[in-house]
Amino acid sequence: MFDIELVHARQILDSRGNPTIEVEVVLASGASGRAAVPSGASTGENEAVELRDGGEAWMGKGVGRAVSNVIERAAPAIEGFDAREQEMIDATLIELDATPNKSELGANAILGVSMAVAKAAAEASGLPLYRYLGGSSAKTLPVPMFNILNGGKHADNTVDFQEFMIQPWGFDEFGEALRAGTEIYHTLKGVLTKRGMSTAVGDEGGFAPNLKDNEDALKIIEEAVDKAGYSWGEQIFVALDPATSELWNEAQKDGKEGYKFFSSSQEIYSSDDLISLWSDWCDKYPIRSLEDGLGESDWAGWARLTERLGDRVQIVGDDLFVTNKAFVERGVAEKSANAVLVKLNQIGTLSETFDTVNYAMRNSMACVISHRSGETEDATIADLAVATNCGQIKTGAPCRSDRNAKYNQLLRIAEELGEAGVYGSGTWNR
Ligand code: 2PG
Ligand code: MG
Repeated sequence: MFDIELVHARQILDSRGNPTIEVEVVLASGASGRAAVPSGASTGENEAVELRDGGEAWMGKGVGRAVSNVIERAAPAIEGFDAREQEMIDATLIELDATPNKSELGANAILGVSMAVAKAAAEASGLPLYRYLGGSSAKTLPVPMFNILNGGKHADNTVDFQEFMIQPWGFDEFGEALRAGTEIYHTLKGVLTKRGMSTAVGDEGGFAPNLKDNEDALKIIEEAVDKAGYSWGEQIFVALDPATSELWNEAQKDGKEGYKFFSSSQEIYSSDDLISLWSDWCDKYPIRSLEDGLGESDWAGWARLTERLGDRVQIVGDDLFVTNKAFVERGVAEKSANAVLVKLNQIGTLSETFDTVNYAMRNSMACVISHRSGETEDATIADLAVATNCGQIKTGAPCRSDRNAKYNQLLRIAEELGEAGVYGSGTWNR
């Protein structure tokens, strides 16, 4: 009944209009699973490899090779396997690939199969995905990080930092938190319009206005929160992802060491300049989470940042850890951060993602399940967030169907869990 009978793949389009891979797995019972793989823009250098075709068609971004790798190589290797044997199936794909970064088959090809297998097994078991993956204890509805103001590589504006997010910790239910985030999002649109600013949106649905400086983003968001009738620092907190590896790379292009801001007169910031900036902002604004506050190779700086702010702010490693347990182990040993951003496609299989999350949580690191800037209607991460009970999800503004697919799935799960559901019991819900 659970035997894998067919594995098929095709190229589809993601939210940015770039090709990505979708995989379908059909079991002997007729149950099936379909999964689509997301794609990042501000990618960490140690991420597993996203295989693309190059050449002229699709601006070089076609995934024809990844599709053939699924059909011609992965499918024959796992057909006949029991779909519930997720670890064995993932291990088989990893072995078939035989590279440290999944560059042979492509992490996009492997992840598509890994997710579709789980979905098919869940369906055949008659269980929703979060229950199948998380077992009987899966019940935590995550606190969202709503990315309502975008900059950096996700937008064409003057804001250096990639994501200014709000986190509605001060609510009892997911639905209420979603309502608050959405009302603030719409109110922010009004605030920007009133100031004569653009309300065009970036890749993750957040607004991308040209601001006078980076801090202005926080002031404008505070105004929107107030105007929407929510309390800043009690119900609504701030989460930042300045994605500073990108600023580091910009400085490197000029042959310099440090972080280059486009909008600032001070040309290059050192790690300690940035740490002071974050510390100053944390004194002035209710910032509860700071992701990639330093670049991915600045390990010494991360330890200083965590020492300085780690007792009051969630210090999240995204590019630093790339959802890879080996990097998280280093982070635990060096006290580099106190939280891990979790992106399935950075590592490439469901099993390895669970290994990383379990290791992180056992070592008192919070986990935030995350989307990528290029997304699809696939909502696996919503189920994954509930399955892991990690308590937080980052999946963009409450705008654009690729983002709302995840929020809508969480609404369905919340309804299904009813009284058994818990909202926001993550590490940082104090
Ligand atoms: C990030 C992500 C998602 P990207 O930096 O956290 O918001 O962006 O997918 O472009 O890496
Ligand atoms: Mg990030």
